[in-house]
Amino acid sequence: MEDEKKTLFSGMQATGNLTLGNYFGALKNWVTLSDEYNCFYCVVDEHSITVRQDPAELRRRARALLTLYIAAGLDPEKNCIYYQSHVSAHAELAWILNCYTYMGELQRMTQFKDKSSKHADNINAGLFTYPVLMAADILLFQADVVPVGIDQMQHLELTRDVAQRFNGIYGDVFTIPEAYLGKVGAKIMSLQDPAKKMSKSDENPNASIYLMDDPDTIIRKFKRAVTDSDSEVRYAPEKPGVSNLIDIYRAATGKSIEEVEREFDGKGYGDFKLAVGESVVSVLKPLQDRFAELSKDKTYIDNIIKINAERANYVATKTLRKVQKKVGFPERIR
Ligand code: ATP
Ligand code: LTN
Repeated sequence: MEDEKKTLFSGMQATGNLTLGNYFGALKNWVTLSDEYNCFYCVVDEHSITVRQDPAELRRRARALLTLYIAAGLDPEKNCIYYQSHVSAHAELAWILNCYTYMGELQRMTQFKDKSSKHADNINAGLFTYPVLMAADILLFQADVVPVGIDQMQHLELTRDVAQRFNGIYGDVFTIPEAYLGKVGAKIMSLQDPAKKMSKSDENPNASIYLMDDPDTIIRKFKRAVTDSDSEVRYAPEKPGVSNLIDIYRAATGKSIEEVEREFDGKGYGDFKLAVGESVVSVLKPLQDRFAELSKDKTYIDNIIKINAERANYVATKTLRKVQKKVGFPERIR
């Protein structure tokens, strides 16, 4: 029964081109978990404008991202796939939660520190309160579980703290969410600098595999990936480049570390890198084909956008009304 399932919420920003990190760290787990939970998958376009966007480009990317969720294997009839900006309760709850979040908490967020140093000319208040909007996203749907990559753990902790604070004052209003981290791929590193996470905002295109890269580009980027001066395919802290490639290979094939080490015992990095590249191509090719096919069907996608926005609005408004009542806003007269 749908109603007996626990609830899952997650989202991605419609900024930049999605990378293999986004896929293995988030999207792939979303698909794995989608049967087990009652799921809401949001395109968080309101989060995107915390950095300056070109309007036409943002609209195009948001639609592409929503289509990609479906292409990756999320059934839009079973999972609620929608745009954040179509559900006004997100912004309304975020305002209320702003009043229950401390400046000191937000000042500690590493994503804020990173992004404000990258966009020093536009350190806006939205960038600062970004995690509060994220908390509102999750809490509106009373989510039990939130699958994200490791970089989002700090935001999830803040969400839990704010929810507990609110519940402490007003009673059990919000479900306290748990993060879900996949076993493999929760932090895919840059191919050019294994000390940094693979990021869609990296200025070096060779550092990331984009989900829409063609097979030749993928193979070429893996060939150029930074490794080390010996030639042993071994998972170890002193071999971060090779370990990252092993992680990618494991995530793409389901093999264990031991199996991978055995498979490439006595072989050089050349063979290994080629195999990693090919395994990634075989994961991404079907996704790309399905994306191209879905993108042609405007009516189908439009219909999903419309129906799911209504579903999301219904659920979100229920929580919002409860919260508004708790904090003391006047009742609506019907
Ligand atoms: P940016 O690098 O531009 O800040 P991003 O690549 O982190 O963006 P988001 O939209 O912020 O993209 O993240 C979407 C999801 O992908 C989040 O759950 C995040 O934790 C996950 N994710 C992002 N990068 C990685 C990575 N390198 N490894 C694993 N998961 C990742
Ligand atoms: N902050 C996240 C995106 C995001 C999100 C969410 C993830 C916004 N709202 C709610 C999970 C749940 C990011 O930058 N990856």
